[in-house]
Amino acid sequence: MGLNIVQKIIKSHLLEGELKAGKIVGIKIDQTLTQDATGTMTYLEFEAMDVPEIKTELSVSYVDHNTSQMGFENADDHKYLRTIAEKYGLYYSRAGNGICHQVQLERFGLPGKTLLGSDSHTPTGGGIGMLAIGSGGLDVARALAGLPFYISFPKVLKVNLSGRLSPWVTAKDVILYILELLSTKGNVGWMVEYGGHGVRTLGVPERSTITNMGAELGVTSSVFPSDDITLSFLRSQGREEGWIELHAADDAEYDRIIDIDLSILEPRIATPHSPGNISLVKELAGKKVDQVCIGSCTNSSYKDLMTVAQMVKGKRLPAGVSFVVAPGSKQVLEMITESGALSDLISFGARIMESACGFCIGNGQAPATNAVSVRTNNRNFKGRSGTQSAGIYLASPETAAACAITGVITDPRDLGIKLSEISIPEKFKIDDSMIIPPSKKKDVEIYRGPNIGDPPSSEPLPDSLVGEVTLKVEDKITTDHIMPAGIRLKYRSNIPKYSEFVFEPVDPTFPERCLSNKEKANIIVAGLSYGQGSSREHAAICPAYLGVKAVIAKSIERIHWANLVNFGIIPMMFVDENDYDEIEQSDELSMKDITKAVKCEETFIIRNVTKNYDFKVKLELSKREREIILAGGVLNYISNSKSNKGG
Ligand code: MIC
Ligand code: SF4
Repeated sequence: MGLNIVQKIIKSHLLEGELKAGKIVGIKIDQTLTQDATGTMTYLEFEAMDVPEIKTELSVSYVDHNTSQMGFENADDHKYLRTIAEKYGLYYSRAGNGICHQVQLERFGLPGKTLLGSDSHTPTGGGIGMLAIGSGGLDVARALAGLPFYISFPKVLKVNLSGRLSPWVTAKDVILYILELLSTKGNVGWMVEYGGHGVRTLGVPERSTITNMGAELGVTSSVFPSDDITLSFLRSQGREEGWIELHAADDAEYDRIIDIDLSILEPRIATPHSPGNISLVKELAGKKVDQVCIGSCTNSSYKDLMTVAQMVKGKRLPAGVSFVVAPGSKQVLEMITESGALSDLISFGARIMESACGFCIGNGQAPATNAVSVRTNNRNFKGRSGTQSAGIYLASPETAAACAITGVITDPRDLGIKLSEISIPEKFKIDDSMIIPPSKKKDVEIYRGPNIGDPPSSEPLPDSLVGEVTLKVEDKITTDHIMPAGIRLKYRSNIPKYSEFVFEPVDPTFPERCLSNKEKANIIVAGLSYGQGSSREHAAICPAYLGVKAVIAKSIERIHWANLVNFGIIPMMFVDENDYDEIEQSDELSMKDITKAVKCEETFIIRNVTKNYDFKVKLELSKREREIILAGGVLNYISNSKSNKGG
């Protein structure tokens, strides 16, 4: 039997383990990326590992999230990141150069390579045929140190594309349709591979829109083949020498196959407050819109913005609508400027934002109270926009532009606009002057502003734990609920300060309650898919700082699971989901001999002391994860292994 693309890439990077579903494999990471909001902690952790220089083929530190600079914190963090890049041999993409995933695609990504990024949308690189995976910062720090990245060998879903998209139906509608089919939960442990004749009708930016939002499915990665379309994309970026052809073997096998005929798809839209709530745009047509935002790593490519500009050209923005455009990169911005499209957007009434994440992470452009905002990004979690009462709808740039033109939700097919084909230039404008290449200097002094603190230290797991359910939450709690971004983002490098905001949107008294709970460990009880969304490891570091020792949930998402383990919090799952209903906030739980169980047991019995009954949880941990938890987290685990080797 031949291999599929996922298996081919894993096989060629295999350092440990076997290619068998569910088994843990350790793979070599070729490239890494970080962004500033997760990057400072990543490099603080890397520094704590005491490795003189990075061991990857190529690593890039981007500044794109925290660019608002309200106060000194962001600028200090950027300076820290620049000096780190200089000292350890990374590329440094300065603020203004663009969103990490867009720039990585344009300037660095290569088919057949592995990329690990401290951002959940790292799989954007799958559009170019890389195996690109998002993780917490600590895992990126380990990859920088040349250590393997561990995943369970994935089950692979093939999405077989046939036909061609109809006019006004886009790659965004493809992934929204897949989200409708598969939802945002229950896909942990899977990777998605695209194939079939329909692949040939999609360019690299379209493919990347699809792999980008694979993150919302909760799959580990999504990947397209590398073909002559990939080659011409790389050629247009002056990087064709890095191209390789990559296809699944004809007899490759998959764990599941779904067929999608592109020609029957229609424009879709995700409604508040989950990217998995999908409707047809036509079903919502006529609903008043207050704001339209175009941008983010999902949909801010040259083609996206040229299309929008063509649609709005010569028209005027209706009163009552705010129209925000954030081009994905400096390259995109320069090219739409030179083509005249930027001035069409401005004449229409666009507010042009920096090439950065901006509105997507709630960094500005918070909508009005109860507003309807149609956006081209990938997440519409409640409150993420900065306005709790706003309803965020996710759609293609074409649908979003149609809404901006009319002021109501509009299916772009109904506008009667005749779009002329956007010709993709043979050569894109290449100017890497905003990327500082690795330096050879050794005596660089790292800049540390007052906002930068060390990663918190932790203790090994005690033999037994007495804990309290400090918080009980529902299904689909995202890392945005646990650790809000937006106006709190600037505290990412300051754990004691950022910890004041853990669970702020859910229960702002949580941090105080945790800290006053001196006698007992804090325990979080949750429903399905706990920790969806962002890779931010702060959603584990800050709770750990507040004394959280375990999360007991119906299920936990992959990246968050790894982050919990990395910071010494035990991820546990109910054996019987009815026990979730029984347990209440403030219950006292006794975990006798927990260390013994974490060492080798698959299940563990917890006593609910308050209610006087026992219940069983699963400890689905690999050997390595068990050792990390026992040590109290990865940093302790690494220093223990070093001193064991030394002595
Ligand atoms: C996001 O889209 O939620 C973010 C902000 O890019 C995060 C990373 C972060 O929280 O810094 C992600 O996707 O991992
Ligand atoms: Fe930035 Fe939004 Fe993309 Fe996250 S999803 S990397 S915040 S643009």
